[in-house]
Amino acid sequence: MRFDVITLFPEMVQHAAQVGVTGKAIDNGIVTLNVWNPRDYTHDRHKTVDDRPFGGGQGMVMKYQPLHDVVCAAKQNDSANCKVVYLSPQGKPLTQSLLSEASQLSQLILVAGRYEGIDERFIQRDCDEEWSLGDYVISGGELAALIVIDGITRLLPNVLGNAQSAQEDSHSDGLLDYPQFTRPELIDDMAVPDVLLSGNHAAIERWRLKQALGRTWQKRPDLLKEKTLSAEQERLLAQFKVEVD
Ligand code: 9WO
Repeated sequence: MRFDVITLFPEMVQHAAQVGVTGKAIDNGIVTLNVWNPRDYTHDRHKTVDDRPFGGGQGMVMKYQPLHDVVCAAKQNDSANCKVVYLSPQGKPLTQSLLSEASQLSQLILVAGRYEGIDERFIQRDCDEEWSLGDYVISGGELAALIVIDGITRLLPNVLGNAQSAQEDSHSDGLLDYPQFTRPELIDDMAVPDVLLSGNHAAIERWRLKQALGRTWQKRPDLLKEKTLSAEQERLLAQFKVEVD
């Protein structure tokens, strides 16, 4: 899969993507990352990428022309299966299923804005979608683009060591993760639950599912409303509720 990021801070994206899972996927050639600076697509002496907003108000807005030209350049080696996405708080909320769909693309062009935003006509004409990480504002789209790249890359075949890990993660089944423990068995008065030391794999799996259901019920009841539970899951959740009482 190919990622292209359009940003006034290409080194920020390039550098951060070298770390960890995304870095390894780039080294292994599973993913290619190109960064593009709209400043390289300006034609004036000062390499102007922003201008004052029509209607007045604080700050600056990114100009249409450099963004349009840089997106055209990123698309040039064009793959049919490509999307252009602008990252902003006005976008569609990002979910695991949106990431999973996007992992089927051959190219994803991510546009990271800065300042107070970008000319609306670029969003209308050049972007296919607008995605949001959540209802908060950060100083630019770069960190959002990196999150999208990370979230998609770990879903690609041969990226995670254990082929199952990405599928077993929190949210892949619409539930929060069960609690994890490692050595030592006892920290002050805090013991690891007995069942995890029992070696009874069926019992461990039931306990983990019960914890995942229970924690989702406690912390994110909105997620449970999206799901239909099996009879077994209903039974485990009922058991969890009795145990917390
Ligand atoms: C800045 C600002 C300053 C004064 C008055 C209004 C203002 N709006 C903004 C603003 O929203 N700036 C954005 C910064 C412009 C586009 C890129 N930026 C951005 C993207 N901030 N937060 C995101 C983002 C992206 C994805 N998911 C969550 C947040």
